[in-house]
Amino acid sequence: MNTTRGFTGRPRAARPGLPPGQYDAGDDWPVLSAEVTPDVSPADWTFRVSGLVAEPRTWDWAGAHRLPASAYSGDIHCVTGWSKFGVRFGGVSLDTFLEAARPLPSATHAVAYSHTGYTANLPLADLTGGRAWIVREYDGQPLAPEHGGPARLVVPHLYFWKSVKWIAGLELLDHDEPGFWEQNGYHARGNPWEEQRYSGD
Ligand SMILES: Nc1nc2c(c(=O)[nH]1)N[C@H]1C(S)=C(S)[C@@H](COP(=O)(O)O)O[C@H]1N2
Ligand SMILES: [Mo]
Repeated sequence: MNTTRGFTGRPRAARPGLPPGQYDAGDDWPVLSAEVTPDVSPADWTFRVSGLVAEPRTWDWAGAHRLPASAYSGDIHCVTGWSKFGVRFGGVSLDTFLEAARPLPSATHAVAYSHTGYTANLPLADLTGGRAWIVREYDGQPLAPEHGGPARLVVPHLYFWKSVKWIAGLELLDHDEPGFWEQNGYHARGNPWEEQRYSGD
């Protein structure tokens, strides 16, 4: 007889909404940074959209606050395995910034870059259609510096390494150009529902 306590012989039902291979981090929100948390004050913060756009634009903190506010409520998924359910981020939809800068028809990808130099590449299609935000609030409070405050990118339908903290800008390109983790073996797109963790997945 198998006396292993608690062993029922079948896998525990995964929580609905949990992508394959992920676990629910509960109330924890781990900090994952390749760099030391920089001291970027709102007064120093700028966000630029450049590259293959009709009108390169730079917004400062006040300028970004003049844009219509938009929120994300939902889940986030880190490639190291944790997922966090029901987070609330407040900021501005990336569509609003892109509509102002007007991507050229040749623009297919973007490199998102941080005030620290960290980068991540994304297909432009993953940054439009109400699926990406520049956020400055978490749970109604200013975003903490270790989580990318004063403002970060959030692209919740992709693994969270794409959500660049201390976001400084987007450069639009006509090709895919690997970012920091993508140059180190991670997947170009990073869709958690297809477990696109590493290049070749
Ligand atoms: N600038 C910058 N952005 C970053 C990272 C980083 O190291 N530097 N790490 C990425 C990774 S791997 C994850 S999982 C999330 C972590 O965000 P958090 O520390 O707020 O949980 O930020 C992403 N954005
Ligand atoms: Mo991550």
